[in-house]
Amino acid sequence: MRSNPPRDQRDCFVPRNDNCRVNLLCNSPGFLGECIENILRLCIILRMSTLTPHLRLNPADISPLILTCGDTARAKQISEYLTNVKQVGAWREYHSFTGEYKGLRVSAVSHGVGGAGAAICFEELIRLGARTIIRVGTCGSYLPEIRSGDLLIGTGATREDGTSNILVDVAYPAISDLDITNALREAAQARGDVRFALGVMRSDAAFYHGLTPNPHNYWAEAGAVGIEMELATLLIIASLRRIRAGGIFVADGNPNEEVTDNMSGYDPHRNVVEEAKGKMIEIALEALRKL
Ligand code: R1X
Repeated sequence: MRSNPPRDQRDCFVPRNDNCRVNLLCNSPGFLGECIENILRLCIILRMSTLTPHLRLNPADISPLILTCGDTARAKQISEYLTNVKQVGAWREYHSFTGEYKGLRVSAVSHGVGGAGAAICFEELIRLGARTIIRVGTCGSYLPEIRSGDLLIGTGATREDGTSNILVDVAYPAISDLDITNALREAAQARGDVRFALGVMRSDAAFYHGLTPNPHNYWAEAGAVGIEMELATLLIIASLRRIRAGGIFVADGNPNEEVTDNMSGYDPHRNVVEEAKGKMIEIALEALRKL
């Protein structure tokens, strides 16, 4: 008959965060320790079975009100504006925080660069109960009057994001929720210390274009106000899933002026851009309070 291996030789197949707790309890002596171990394992199995595969979150981990951004560091930055805040996930490019802003429960979740990865984030957030998602991103400006450190609010997006076309025909428009757009505009206006404009963003799948020229002038002439990579993906998923979404962006360059076709001259790390990110976060959080 095969006997149980000694306690310290057993494998504990548990999520990383729970490892220490389990090892501690696994080492409790006797029958009580055995019972605790089994109950704990059951809890972990039940918890694992409800976690989403990529964000690895439970519905209880997040608020229906979400600020989302590409950069994991910006998700952390948003969390610094929250009280009672907790990091609830950190897997791949998806770092998630939940806390309170002036009494309102809010989550900040990073989605990484590009539509395909971001789509996974948005889908899982919606499955977890997200009902309002505002992207707080960076972009290139197509407007001569919107310079680095100024803001753009996206009323919609062109659909070259490379992902939303897989989800629904490109004839379907990517449009921001009207209430979110108005709330962002009001919150930006109320500050009086930011220059901003509203309009259609261009969502482009490729940051570095290869042999194909990047048609910045074409889209600027068509009236697009700025270029980024994920807004269209968000707006299309939000429409298909019947939730509301919108976006606000700090301009970190102007592709028709400072930045060349191969993106040399692009420097998103200047102080003027960093300072504006804080203002954008405050505007987005105030917008959530208005909704
Ligand atoms: O949306 C764009 C992408 O996530 C904005 O910044 C990144 C590329 O540098």
